[in-house]
Amino acid sequence: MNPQADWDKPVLMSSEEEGIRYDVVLSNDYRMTRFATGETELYHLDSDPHEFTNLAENPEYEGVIAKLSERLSLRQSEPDAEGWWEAEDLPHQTSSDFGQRGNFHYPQDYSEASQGEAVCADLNKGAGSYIEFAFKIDRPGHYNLSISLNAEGSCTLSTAPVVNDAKQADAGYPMKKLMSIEKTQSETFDLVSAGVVRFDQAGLHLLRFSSQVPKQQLTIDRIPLLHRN
Ligand SMILES: [Ca+2]
Repeated sequence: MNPQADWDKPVLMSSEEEGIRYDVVLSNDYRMTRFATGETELYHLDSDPHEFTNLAENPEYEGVIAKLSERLSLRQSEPDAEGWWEAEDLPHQTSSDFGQRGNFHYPQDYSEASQGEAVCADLNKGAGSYIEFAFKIDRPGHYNLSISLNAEGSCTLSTAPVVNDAKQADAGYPMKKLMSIEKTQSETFDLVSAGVVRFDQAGLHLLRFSSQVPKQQLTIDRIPLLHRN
């Protein structure tokens, strides 16, 4: 009799470290960690108990990752038929959790928001304090990008493909600047256009809003990202 037979089902643990949410899925053979930004780590427990070799980039393990991913609570959401993503459905994080540098975020109900909900980010340290969202694009190309948001102060919008690199969470990590967003005028949400943006590759990307003022609340309702045919 296999003593581990009743432990066949992978287990899920969720946690947060320095403001970054992550899931750990543990099966008999593997430990997989998925961060809210999309980074994945996969280790084979028997042959690599000290977890030196991250197998997540190895195409041979795509099947294992797909299987373990069924257990994740951090699901990658999909846009609606017209290419609109709800901010509250996208994985997101602030540059550091509350208590360390003062930046934090939370979902909030708004009757004026799409689906009645938006993501509030209280950014408290000026440039370098940010909230970012991870989204997946299916094909490279040119996209029309807009954001429905409320900004109390100016911020910078930038993007980068998600890479398996912890440094990507740093404020100094190189990203492509898309636009400056000024303080919005409306009491609720303004639709701000970043124009046409080119994404060179398919896959997960970050959209980062960095505050340019020492303190502001940024509220993001949804993000339309429409492929130009
Ligand atoms: Ca919304």
